[in-house]
Amino acid sequence: MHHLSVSPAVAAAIAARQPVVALETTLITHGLPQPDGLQVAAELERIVVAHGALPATIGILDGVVRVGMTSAELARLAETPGVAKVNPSTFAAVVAAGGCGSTTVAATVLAADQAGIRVFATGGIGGVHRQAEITGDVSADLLALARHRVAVVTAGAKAVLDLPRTVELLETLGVPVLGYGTDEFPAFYRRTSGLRVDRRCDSIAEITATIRAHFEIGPPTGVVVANPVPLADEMPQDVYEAALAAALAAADEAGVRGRDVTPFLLDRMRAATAGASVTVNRALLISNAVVAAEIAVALAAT
Ligand code: PSU
Ligand code: MN
Repeated sequence: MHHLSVSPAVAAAIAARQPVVALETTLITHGLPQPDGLQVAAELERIVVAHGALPATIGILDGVVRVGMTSAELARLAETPGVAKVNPSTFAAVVAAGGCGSTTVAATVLAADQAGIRVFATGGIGGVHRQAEITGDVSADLLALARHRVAVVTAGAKAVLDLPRTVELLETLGVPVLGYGTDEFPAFYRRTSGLRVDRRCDSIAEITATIRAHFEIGPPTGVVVANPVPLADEMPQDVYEAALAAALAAADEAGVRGRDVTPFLLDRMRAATAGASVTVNRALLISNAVVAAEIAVALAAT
């Protein structure tokens, strides 16, 4: 297993059943501009520590999947120009070539599961893209959720997606969707989408009990913990609608396809909101890291 390297601190915490939270690196390198990405990465780690858990940021350096990266390693990844965005289908290629890459939700969940980490925080999971009936573009994040027993804390799914079909597919795959303090599946930049969750949970204890029940008697899948962006940080509806329309039109015009779609749309949202979307993204990431740490602590306590 020399392709997977768990840092000594993370390995010790897992062995001692102490709370650990996995964090991904694609949002750092592809989802946010630099230096915001690197700053947010460090901030997320601090937040997890402040809430009693150990962060395990996951990425690939020199052909080794690192579970628990140092700040120097994170900086190296963020400063590698054109670093690969790695999903489960390209994992082996990057590792075998001795390359570097940042891991998507799908690839991070895969590595977390292999390392024995059960809680993971991201910003927003990928899902079924708009016009997927034409492009066939469905994020590998959904399949990874269907394959790995990891609880994923997310501010819903990115609003650039087809949210009804994303929720529908999660149901098909047997992945429960819990709403933290909400009845509605959140839409990343916004708290609501009009779509229902499988269970509303108003406390960490309720979330943890549901995750535990699922891991015990449910299918061998992950769990989505949908945590809406804090009210004070939500993007105003008019700003959101105009920016989303501009971003989708730009993607259409540029003919962007495949794994470039999500980074392109996030970047167009940034341009269309004069940077406000990055502030919202950062706020929801921090909120998700807090909730993930609290869940990890509660899961470890019993
Ligand atoms: N959350 C964010 N920003 C991001 C992502 C999540 O706040 O950039 C990344 C995740 O790594 C996720 C990816 O896996 O976007 C989805 O890409 P795709 O749609 O190509 O599967
Ligand atoms: Mn895709």
